[in-house]
Amino acid sequence: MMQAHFKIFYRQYKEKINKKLDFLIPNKSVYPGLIHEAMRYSLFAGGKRLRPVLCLAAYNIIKDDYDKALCVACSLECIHTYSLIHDDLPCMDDDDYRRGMPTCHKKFGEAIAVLAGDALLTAAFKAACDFEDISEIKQIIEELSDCAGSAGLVGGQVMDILSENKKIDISALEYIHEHKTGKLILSSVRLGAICAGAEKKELEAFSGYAKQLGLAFQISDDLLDVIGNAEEMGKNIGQDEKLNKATYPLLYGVDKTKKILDSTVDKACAYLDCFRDKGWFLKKLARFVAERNN
Ligand code: GRG
Repeated sequence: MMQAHFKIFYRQYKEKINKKLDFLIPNKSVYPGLIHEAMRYSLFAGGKRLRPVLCLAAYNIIKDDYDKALCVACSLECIHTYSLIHDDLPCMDDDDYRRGMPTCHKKFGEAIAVLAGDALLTAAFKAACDFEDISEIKQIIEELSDCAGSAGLVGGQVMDILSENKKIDISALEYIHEHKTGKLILSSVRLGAICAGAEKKELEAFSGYAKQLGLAFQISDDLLDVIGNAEEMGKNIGQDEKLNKATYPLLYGVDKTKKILDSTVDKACAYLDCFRDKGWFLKKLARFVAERNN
Protein backbone atom coordinates (compact mmCIF):
# COMPACT_ATOMS: atom_id res chain seq x y z
CA MET A 1 0.00 0.00 0.00
CA MET A 2 2.70 2.44 1.12
CA GLN A 3 4.77 1.28 -1.88
CA ALA A 4 2.01 2.22 -4.33
CA HIS A 5 1.58 5.51 -2.50
CA PHE A 6 5.30 6.22 -2.90
CA LYS A 7 5.21 5.53 -6.65
CA ILE A 8 2.23 7.85 -7.14
CA PHE A 9 3.92 10.71 -5.27
CA TYR A 10 7.21 10.14 -7.14
CA ARG A 11 5.39 10.19 -10.49
CA GLN A 12 3.55 13.39 -9.57
CA TYR A 13 6.79 15.14 -8.61
CA LYS A 14 8.44 13.93 -11.83
CA GLU A 15 5.58 15.15 -14.04
CA LYS A 16 5.70 18.61 -12.46
CA ILE A 17 9.49 18.74 -12.86
CA ASN A 18 9.35 17.69 -16.54
CA LYS A 19 6.68 20.28 -17.27
CA LYS A 20 8.69 23.04 -15.62
CA LEU A 21 11.91 22.01 -17.40
CA ASP A 22 10.01 22.08 -20.68
CA PHE A 23 8.90 25.62 -19.85
CA LEU A 24 12.37 26.79 -18.74
CA ILE A 25 14.53 25.51 -21.61
CA PRO A 26 13.80 26.93 -25.08
CA ASN A 27 13.08 24.45 -27.88
CA LYS A 28 14.84 24.16 -31.22
CA SER A 29 12.54 26.70 -32.86
CA VAL A 30 14.30 29.37 -30.76
CA TYR A 31 17.46 30.72 -32.43
CA PRO A 32 20.14 29.26 -32.36
CA GLY A 33 18.09 26.06 -32.55
CA LEU A 34 20.94 23.54 -32.42
CA ILE A 35 22.06 24.43 -28.88
CA HIS A 36 18.52 24.16 -27.53
CA GLU A 37 18.06 20.85 -29.32
CA ALA A 38 21.27 19.50 -27.72
CA MET A 39 20.32 20.77 -24.24
CA ARG A 40 16.88 19.21 -24.46
CA TYR A 41 18.22 15.98 -25.98
CA SER A 42 20.19 15.25 -22.81
CA LEU A 43 17.73 16.80 -20.39
CA PHE A 44 14.81 14.71 -21.64
CA ALA A 45 16.71 11.46 -22.20
CA GLY A 46 14.86 9.70 -19.38
CA GLY A 47 16.71 10.45 -16.12
CA LYS A 48 15.17 9.49 -12.78
CA ARG A 49 14.94 13.15 -11.64
CA LEU A 50 16.23 12.04 -8.25
CA ARG A 51 17.78 15.38 -7.29
CA PRO A 52 14.77 17.62 -8.04
CA VAL A 53 12.45 15.05 -6.41
CA LEU A 54 14.63 15.20 -3.28
CA CYS A 55 14.38 18.98 -3.30
CA LEU A 56 10.57 19.01 -3.60
CA ALA A 57 10.10 16.24 -1.05
CA ALA A 58 12.28 18.06 1.51
CA TYR A 59 10.30 21.26 0.87
CA ASN A 60 7.07 19.31 1.30
CA ILE A 61 8.04 18.21 4.81
CA ILE A 62 7.98 21.84 5.93
CA LYS A 63 5.39 23.35 3.56
CA ASP A 64 2.63 22.16 1.22
CA ASP A 65 2.85 24.60 -1.70
CA TYR A 66 5.82 22.93 -3.40
CA ASP A 67 5.13 24.47 -6.84
CA LYS A 68 7.08 27.47 -5.52
CA ALA A 69 10.25 25.38 -5.27
CA LEU A 70 10.01 23.89 -8.79
CA CYS A 71 12.38 26.46 -10.30
CA VAL A 72 15.11 25.54 -7.79
CA ALA A 73 14.40 21.81 -8.21
CA CYS A 74 14.84 22.22 -11.98
CA SER A 75 18.09 24.10 -11.52
CA LEU A 76 19.47 20.97 -9.78
CA GLU A 77 18.49 18.76 -12.73
CA CYS A 78 20.14 21.23 -15.14
CA ILE A 79 23.39 21.07 -13.14
CA HIS A 80 23.18 17.27 -12.97
CA THR A 81 22.63 16.94 -16.74
CA TYR A 82 25.46 19.39 -17.49
CA SER A 83 27.83 17.32 -15.33
CA LEU A 84 26.82 14.12 -17.14
CA ILE A 85 27.33 15.70 -20.61
CA HIS A 86 30.80 16.95 -19.66
CA ASP A 87 31.70 13.76 -17.80
CA ASP A 88 30.95 11.73 -20.96
CA LEU A 89 33.26 13.80 -23.21
CA PRO A 90 36.34 12.14 -24.76
CA CYS A 91 38.62 14.30 -22.56
CA MET A 92 36.85 13.00 -19.42
CA ASP A 93 35.25 9.53 -19.21
CA ASP A 94 34.79 9.11 -22.97
CA ASP A 95 31.41 7.38 -22.95
CA ASP A 96 29.27 6.59 -25.99
CA TYR A 97 25.97 5.98 -24.23
CA ARG A 98 24.08 7.75 -21.44
CA ARG A 99 20.53 7.11 -20.25
CA GLY A 100 20.32 4.40 -22.96
CA MET A 101 21.00 6.83 -25.80
CA PRO A 102 24.12 8.07 -27.64
CA THR A 103 25.87 10.67 -25.48
CA CYS A 104 25.44 14.35 -26.33
CA HIS A 105 28.84 14.59 -28.10
CA LYS A 106 28.14 11.41 -30.11
CA LYS A 107 24.92 12.95 -31.36
CA PHE A 108 25.92 16.62 -31.77
CA GLY A 109 29.74 16.65 -31.80
CA GLU A 110 32.12 17.71 -29.03
CA ALA A 111 31.89 21.47 -29.46
CA ILE A 112 28.10 21.56 -29.22
CA ALA A 113 28.15 19.12 -26.28
CA VAL A 114 30.58 21.36 -24.35
CA LEU A 115 28.35 24.34 -25.07
CA ALA A 116 25.13 22.47 -24.20
CA GLY A 117 26.67 21.65 -20.81
CA ASP A 118 27.76 25.27 -20.32
CA ALA A 119 24.32 26.55 -21.27
CA LEU A 120 22.59 24.11 -18.87
CA LEU A 121 24.85 25.18 -16.00
CA THR A 122 24.03 28.81 -16.74
CA ALA A 123 20.32 28.06 -17.12
CA ALA A 124 20.40 26.54 -13.62
CA PHE A 125 21.27 29.88 -12.05
CA LYS A 126 18.68 31.73 -14.12
CA ALA A 127 16.01 29.22 -13.05
CA ALA A 128 16.93 29.61 -9.38
CA CYS A 129 16.51 33.38 -9.67
CA ASP A 130 12.80 32.77 -10.34
CA PHE A 131 12.31 31.79 -6.69
CA GLU A 132 9.83 34.31 -5.40
CA ASP A 133 11.22 35.02 -1.92
CA ILE A 134 14.04 37.41 -2.75
CA SER A 135 15.40 37.11 0.81
CA GLU A 136 16.27 33.42 0.23
CA ILE A 137 17.90 33.86 -3.22
CA LYS A 138 21.37 34.76 -1.88
CA GLN A 139 21.52 31.54 0.17
CA ILE A 140 20.14 29.51 -2.75
CA ILE A 141 22.74 30.83 -5.22
CA GLU A 142 25.52 30.32 -2.66
CA GLU A 143 24.46 26.70 -2.08
CA LEU A 144 24.27 26.01 -5.84
CA SER A 145 27.66 27.63 -6.52
CA ASP A 146 29.43 25.77 -3.70
CA CYS A 147 27.92 22.53 -4.89
CA ALA A 148 28.80 22.94 -8.59
CA GLY A 149 32.21 24.63 -8.31
CA SER A 150 35.74 23.68 -7.31
CA ALA A 151 34.61 22.90 -3.74
CA GLY A 152 31.98 20.53 -5.13
CA LEU A 153 31.41 18.62 -8.38
CA VAL A 154 34.36 20.11 -10.24
CA GLY A 155 36.69 19.42 -7.29
CA GLY A 156 35.53 15.79 -7.18
CA GLN A 157 36.02 15.42 -10.92
CA VAL A 158 39.54 16.91 -10.73
CA MET A 159 40.59 14.45 -8.02
CA ASP A 160 39.01 11.60 -9.97
CA ILE A 161 41.06 12.51 -13.05
CA LEU A 162 44.28 12.98 -11.03
CA SER A 163 43.87 9.57 -9.40
CA GLU A 164 43.31 7.68 -12.66
CA ASN A 165 45.67 4.70 -12.94
CA LYS A 166 47.15 5.56 -9.55
CA LYS A 167 46.82 3.72 -6.28
CA ILE A 168 44.63 5.84 -4.04
CA ASP A 169 43.84 5.46 -0.37
CA ILE A 170 40.42 5.36 1.24
CA SER A 171 40.40 9.05 2.18
CA ALA A 172 41.08 10.11 -1.43
CA LEU A 173 38.30 7.79 -2.56
CA GLU A 174 35.94 9.28 0.01
CA TYR A 175 36.79 12.80 -1.16
CA ILE A 176 35.92 11.85 -4.75
CA HIS A 177 32.61 10.23 -3.78
CA GLU A 178 31.60 13.02 -1.44
CA HIS A 179 32.22 15.65 -4.09
CA LYS A 180 31.34 13.93 -7.39
CA THR A 181 28.17 12.29 -6.16
CA GLY A 182 27.42 13.37 -2.60
CA LYS A 183 27.46 17.15 -2.92
CA LEU A 184 24.62 17.46 -5.41
CA ILE A 185 22.46 15.07 -3.41
CA LEU A 186 23.22 17.03 -0.24
CA SER A 187 22.45 20.37 -1.86
CA SER A 188 19.23 19.02 -3.40
CA VAL A 189 17.80 18.16 0.01
CA ARG A 190 19.20 21.29 1.65
CA LEU A 191 17.80 23.56 -1.05
CA GLY A 192 14.32 22.11 -0.61
CA ALA A 193 14.60 22.88 3.09
CA ILE A 194 16.08 26.34 2.52
CA CYS A 195 13.29 27.25 0.06
CA ALA A 196 10.74 26.21 2.67
CA GLY A 197 12.44 28.40 5.29
CA ALA A 198 13.57 25.49 7.49
CA GLU A 199 14.99 26.32 10.92
CA LYS A 200 18.66 25.64 11.74
CA LYS A 201 17.90 22.40 13.61
CA GLU A 202 15.69 21.15 10.77
CA LEU A 203 18.35 21.98 8.18
CA GLU A 204 20.86 19.98 10.22
CA ALA A 205 18.54 16.97 10.23
CA PHE A 206 18.03 17.24 6.46
CA SER A 207 21.80 17.52 5.92
CA GLY A 208 22.44 14.45 8.08
CA TYR A 209 19.90 12.47 6.06
CA ALA A 210 21.30 13.65 2.73
CA LYS A 211 24.92 12.82 3.61
CA GLN A 212 23.96 9.23 4.40
CA LEU A 213 21.79 9.11 1.29
CA GLY A 214 24.72 10.26 -0.88
CA LEU A 215 26.81 7.46 0.61
CA ALA A 216 24.00 4.95 0.00
CA PHE A 217 23.76 6.14 -3.62
CA GLN A 218 27.48 5.54 -4.09
CA ILE A 219 27.49 2.13 -2.43
CA SER A 220 24.53 0.96 -4.52
CA ASP A 221 26.23 2.36 -7.64
CA ASP A 222 29.32 0.27 -6.82
CA LEU A 223 27.09 -2.77 -6.26
CA LEU A 224 25.33 -2.22 -9.59
CA ASP A 225 28.75 -2.17 -11.29
CA VAL A 226 29.79 -5.57 -9.94
CA ILE A 227 26.60 -7.50 -9.30
CA GLY A 228 27.13 -9.46 -12.55
CA ASN A 229 30.38 -11.06 -11.35
CA ALA A 230 29.89 -11.10 -7.60
CA GLU A 231 32.07 -14.13 -6.90
CA GLU A 232 35.17 -12.27 -8.06
CA MET A 233 34.40 -9.51 -5.60
CA GLY A 234 34.04 -11.76 -2.58
CA LYS A 235 37.57 -11.22 -1.42
CA ASN A 236 38.24 -8.90 1.49
CA ILE A 237 40.96 -6.29 1.27
CA GLY A 238 42.23 -4.38 4.29
CA GLN A 239 40.87 -0.86 4.61
CA ASP A 240 44.24 0.80 4.83
CA GLU A 241 45.62 -1.00 1.81
CA LYS A 242 46.40 1.23 -1.15
CA LEU A 243 44.02 0.37 -3.94
CA ASN A 244 43.87 0.82 -7.64
CA LYS A 245 40.14 0.97 -8.37
CA ALA A 246 38.62 0.90 -4.92
CA THR A 247 34.89 0.18 -4.65
CA TYR A 248 32.85 -0.96 -1.68
CA PRO A 249 32.36 -4.54 -2.97
CA LEU A 250 36.07 -4.81 -3.65
CA LEU A 251 36.91 -3.52 -0.18
CA TYR A 252 34.35 -5.51 1.78
CA GLY A 253 32.87 -8.21 -0.49
CA VAL A 254 29.30 -8.15 -1.82
CA ASP A 255 27.48 -9.50 1.26
CA LYS A 256 29.11 -7.09 3.70
CA THR A 257 28.60 -4.23 1.23
CA LYS A 258 24.85 -5.00 1.20
CA LYS A 259 24.83 -4.86 5.02
CA ILE A 260 26.72 -1.56 5.01
CA LEU A 261 24.20 -0.23 2.49
CA ASP A 262 21.30 -1.32 4.66
CA SER A 263 22.69 0.32 7.78
CA THR A 264 23.54 3.49 5.82
CA VAL A 265 19.87 3.73 4.79
CA ASP A 266 18.81 3.14 8.42
CA LYS A 267 21.11 5.96 9.56
CA ALA A 268 19.70 8.26 6.85
CA CYS A 269 16.13 7.51 7.94
CA ALA A 270 16.90 8.07 11.63
CA TYR A 271 17.68 11.73 10.87
CA LEU A 272 14.08 12.15 9.69
CA ASP A 273 12.46 10.84 12.88
CA CYS A 274 12.21 14.42 14.16
CA PHE A 275 9.67 15.10 11.37
CA ARG A 276 7.46 12.20 12.56
CA ASP A 277 5.00 10.94 9.87
CA LYS A 278 6.01 13.66 7.43
CA GLY A 279 9.36 11.95 6.86
CA TRP A 280 7.80 8.86 5.23
CA PHE A 281 8.43 9.77 1.57
CA LEU A 282 12.12 10.64 2.03
CA LYS A 283 12.56 7.43 4.06
CA LYS A 284 11.04 5.39 1.21
CA LEU A 285 13.18 7.31 -1.24
CA ALA A 286 16.33 6.26 0.62
CA ARG A 287 15.26 2.58 0.25
CA PHE A 288 14.45 3.19 -3.41
CA VAL A 289 17.93 4.64 -4.02
CA ALA A 290 19.57 1.66 -2.31
CA GLU A 291 17.48 -0.91 -4.19
CA ARG A 292 17.40 0.76 -7.64
CA ASN A 293 18.54 -1.23 -10.63
CA ASN A 294 19.79 1.65 -12.78
C1 GRG B 1 31.88 18.97 -13.63
C2 GRG B 1 32.48 17.70 -15.74
C3 GRG B 1 32.01 17.71 -14.35
C4 GRG B 1 31.74 16.58 -13.77
C5 GRG B 1 31.29 16.55 -12.40
C6 GRG B 1 29.08 14.71 -11.11
C7 GRG B 1 30.18 14.45 -12.04
C8 GRG B 1 31.42 15.19 -11.89
C9 GRG B 1 30.08 13.56 -12.98
C10 GRG B 1 28.89 12.77 -13.16
C11 GRG B 1 29.23 11.48 -13.74
C12 GRG B 1 28.97 10.35 -12.86
C13 GRG B 1 28.92 9.02 -13.56
C14 GRG B 1 28.82 10.49 -11.53
C15 GRG B 1 28.51 9.42 -10.61
C16 GRG B 1 27.13 9.59 -10.13
C17 GRG B 1 26.13 8.97 -11.04
C18 GRG B 1 26.09 7.49 -11.19
C19 GRG B 1 25.29 9.74 -11.67
C20 GRG B 1 24.12 9.26 -12.40
O1 GRG B 1 23.02 9.68 -11.63
P1 GRG B 1 21.57 9.06 -11.73
O2 GRG B 1 21.66 7.56 -11.53
O3 GRG B 1 21.27 9.31 -13.27
O4 GRG B 1 20.67 9.80 -10.85
P2 GRG B 1 19.92 9.71 -14.01
O5 GRG B 1 20.23 9.44 -15.48
O6 GRG B 1 18.80 8.84 -13.52
O7 GRG B 1 19.69 11.15 -13.75
